[in-house]
Amino acid sequence: MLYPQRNKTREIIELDGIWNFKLDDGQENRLYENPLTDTMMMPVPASYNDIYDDPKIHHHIGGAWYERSVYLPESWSDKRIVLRFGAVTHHAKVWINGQLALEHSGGYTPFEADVSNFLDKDYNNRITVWVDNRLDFTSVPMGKMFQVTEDIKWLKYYFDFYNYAGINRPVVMYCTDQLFIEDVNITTEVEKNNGYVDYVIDTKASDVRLLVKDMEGKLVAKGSGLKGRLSIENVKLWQPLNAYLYTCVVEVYHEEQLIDAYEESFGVRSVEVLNDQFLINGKPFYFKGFGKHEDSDIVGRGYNEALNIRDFSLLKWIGANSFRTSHYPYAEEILKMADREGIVVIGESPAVGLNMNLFQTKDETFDYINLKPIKYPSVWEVAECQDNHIKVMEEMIKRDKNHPSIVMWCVANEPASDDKGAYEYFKPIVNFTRSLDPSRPITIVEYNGALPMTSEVTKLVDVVCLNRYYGWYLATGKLDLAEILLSKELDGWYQMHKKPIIITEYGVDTLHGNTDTIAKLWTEEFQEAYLNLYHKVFDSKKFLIGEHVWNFADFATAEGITRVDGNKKGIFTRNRKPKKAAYLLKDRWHKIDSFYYK
Ligand code: BDP
Repeated sequence: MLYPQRNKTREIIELDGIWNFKLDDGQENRLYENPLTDTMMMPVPASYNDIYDDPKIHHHIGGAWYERSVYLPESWSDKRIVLRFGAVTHHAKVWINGQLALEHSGGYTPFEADVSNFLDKDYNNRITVWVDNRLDFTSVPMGKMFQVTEDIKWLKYYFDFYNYAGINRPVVMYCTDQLFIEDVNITTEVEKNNGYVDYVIDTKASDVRLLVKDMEGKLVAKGSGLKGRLSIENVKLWQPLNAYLYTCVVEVYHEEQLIDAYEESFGVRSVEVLNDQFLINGKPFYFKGFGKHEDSDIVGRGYNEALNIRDFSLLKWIGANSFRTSHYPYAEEILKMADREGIVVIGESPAVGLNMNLFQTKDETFDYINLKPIKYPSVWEVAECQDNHIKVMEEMIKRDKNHPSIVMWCVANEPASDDKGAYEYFKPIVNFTRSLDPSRPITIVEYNGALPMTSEVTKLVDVVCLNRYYGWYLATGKLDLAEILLSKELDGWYQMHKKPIIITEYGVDTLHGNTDTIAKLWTEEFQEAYLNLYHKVFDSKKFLIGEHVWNFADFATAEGITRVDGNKKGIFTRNRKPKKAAYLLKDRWHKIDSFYYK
């Protein structure tokens, strides 16, 4: 799906700003029929949870209503008009002037539709959005409603970040001609000094012309037709931390008249997993960076431009070259920044927490009313989300395929890969992902409990990605033991599977300012000691090709007895102040080149 663009032929109306808002009364009533009454102000984009001092809004489970209106300019009268949401978490229904125009499930990918027929050109059109934050066993990610009595209910979700909801990303209306460019697909190949650009244009138009321009705006290649191959002589490659972007200008003509145009930027680079190396442009790459979150004060998971640019600045400051979009596809704008800044990205789907056992609490394993224990089933016996998982892989790849920064797809984070049924669940999803994008390697991130001989999914992936917490969740505080366990386990994975390994999470909860002469749990000194130990082990393994610390910054989670105002494993605090360990990483990573470290 193309990102909205303003150019010679396309116009945009931004619909961000203050919308009317109210919580659903639980009846899921027909509030879209008339203008909403008794509303409050709500910023868009933003999560609604932390804007007001009202626990009802913060903890809300269920539907909520948003509303605003829009006038269309005269010039749009014979145009195709599209309404597009960057992301609404998790389900959305959209009415225009009381008529259902759009519906979508999946909280981290965009959706749009031609709404021309719903709009009144002479009228202030009313847009009403119903947002639902509930999850179940069919959704990605999964969740479950627990209803003990009529009034006592809660939403259990099997992931460690706050279930922020609302219109979290920008909303726009844009217009195109009736004959328009639906999609632009670009893949590249490199051979000696030449770059090859293979393109496929989706459009009903027949006269399609392409121009490729370099960063100075100089024409470097020209083509026509719906698909083809262009070559760029003396090509400048997109390199980690040294990005170079070309622009592909696609134009559609009718009787020699320009009727639609779209400019897609792309980089020329190659990616390949060979033996125990991850090659970018033919050279062995070493991942240094973080698992992140889209998370900040007040706006929650809402798109936050200033914060995102600040994060890229900190990534550069600390010497990182990559991050993973844990645990959902991030805003398109963030990927554009990564393309431009040369930051390498592992693009992750929202399939987090297909591993309910990691999150069960006493409440869910004991039926207090009937006084009996509840047996917790294996996730593969209850999950009904395989179709939606495939759908979200498709949405993510269709949205993100042209970003040179994305070098690998991550199909899921920490599933119960060692439970019977994991292979059957993942095989069709991995096959589908490969068929849709054969150009990028695939991974599934393994949880603490999965071992080289018990994981059923390692044979499906190109790179083994492990989240490891020896010294924290296991062998708590015993770093000498942690060193032995980590080292032995890494060797085990490599010996058995002969695939390169990235540690996609390692980290400890650390309270900023909590310091001691003895490196005790939760102190800044313990975070440093833990990282030093892991780095010592990493440096002794040639097949270990990357280190992503968990997490870039402290972030909000559901309340719990192991979480003090959120997860504190950040190297930066939630408002981006460095903990001591930031300097340790800065020192280490600036000495590690992106290429040929191993
Ligand atoms: C891992 C999860 C991550 C959590 C982290 C932790 O992948 O989402 O936040 O552990 O416990 O299991 O800090």
